[in-house]
Amino acid sequence: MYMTFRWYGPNDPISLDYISQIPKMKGIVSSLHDEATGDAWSYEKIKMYKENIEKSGLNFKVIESVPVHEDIKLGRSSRDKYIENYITTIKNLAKAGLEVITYNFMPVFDWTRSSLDTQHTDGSNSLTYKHKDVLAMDPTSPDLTLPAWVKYSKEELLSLFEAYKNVDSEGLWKNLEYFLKAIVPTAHEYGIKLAIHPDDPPWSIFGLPRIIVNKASLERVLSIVDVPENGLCLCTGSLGVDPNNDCEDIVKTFASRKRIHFVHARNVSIDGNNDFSEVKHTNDVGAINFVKILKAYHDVDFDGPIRPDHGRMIWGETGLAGYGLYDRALGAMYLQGIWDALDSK
Ligand code: DNO
Repeated sequence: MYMTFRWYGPNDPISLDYISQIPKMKGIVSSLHDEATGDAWSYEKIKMYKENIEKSGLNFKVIESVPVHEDIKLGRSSRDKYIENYITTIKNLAKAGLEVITYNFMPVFDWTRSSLDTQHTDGSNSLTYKHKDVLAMDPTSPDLTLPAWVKYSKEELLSLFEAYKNVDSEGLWKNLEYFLKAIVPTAHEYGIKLAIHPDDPPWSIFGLPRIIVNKASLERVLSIVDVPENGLCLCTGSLGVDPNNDCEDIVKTFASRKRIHFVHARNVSIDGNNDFSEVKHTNDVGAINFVKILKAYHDVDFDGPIRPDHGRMIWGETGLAGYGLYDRALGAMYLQGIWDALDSK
């Protein structure tokens, strides 16, 4: 395994230098954040971005994410144009030396929380999810704004909600199947690994379908096109909030088959009634035991990228919710320490 850190580009308040000072940090995970969803990324732009990152001494092999245009998820006739662009992007990323592309297939919203800064008694704060609060939210209401939702205007949101009335879970699966059958052959040919991120949280919200929610759905994604490049971004924090998901078993199953191309390491406490809170990475709290999870990776000689996922805000830090420096750096050290101990056995 090698350690990576997510960086949001030149506007990220955390500099590449700071990240490279974290012991044993090897790589950056990032994206061309100024590209409009659906556009093809040019080789020159990718190359420049990569060279700039690599000046810090860190490698840049993992893209998170190349977002999937809503027309693809909706199965609209315009999807073919966006799929063509996606294929061009895959080729250009491969040509520039990138190895892994992370993406998700969640309708409209990516990760969703009811609060981005729940205060804890020790003075830290973190992202939390209260199911009742989310049920009470109307994402199309002009009064509601949450940072993860800024992608669409209220008008666009209304029309997307209207369009998704015709797409149920099976419809979304069909559209994912169409997408993967179109893009995976290129990924296979160019040797670039696709890593689908599970839905976060792994259940339907706002009446929109969510399908990448458990072991069976991960199995189904892989079977759509059964080649090594069609793989997973295994996020324990997303899957682990559902007590029915046994993350250790999921890791054992897919890591041994070499289909996990990227690891997101986040710990969560399950608070009942579908509520959950994001917590420190250590195994004295939360539902995820990284000693056991990392052992499952170590047992099969996992050599791919891992990153500490969302951290709390500690020591008075402010910044991008979930993406501060301090707690993620502590997480990286904890994970690396476990790995080194496993290595030395
Ligand atoms: C949350 C992240 C996700 C992830 C996308 C992948 O912090 O794990 O936003 O990047 O779902 O496409």
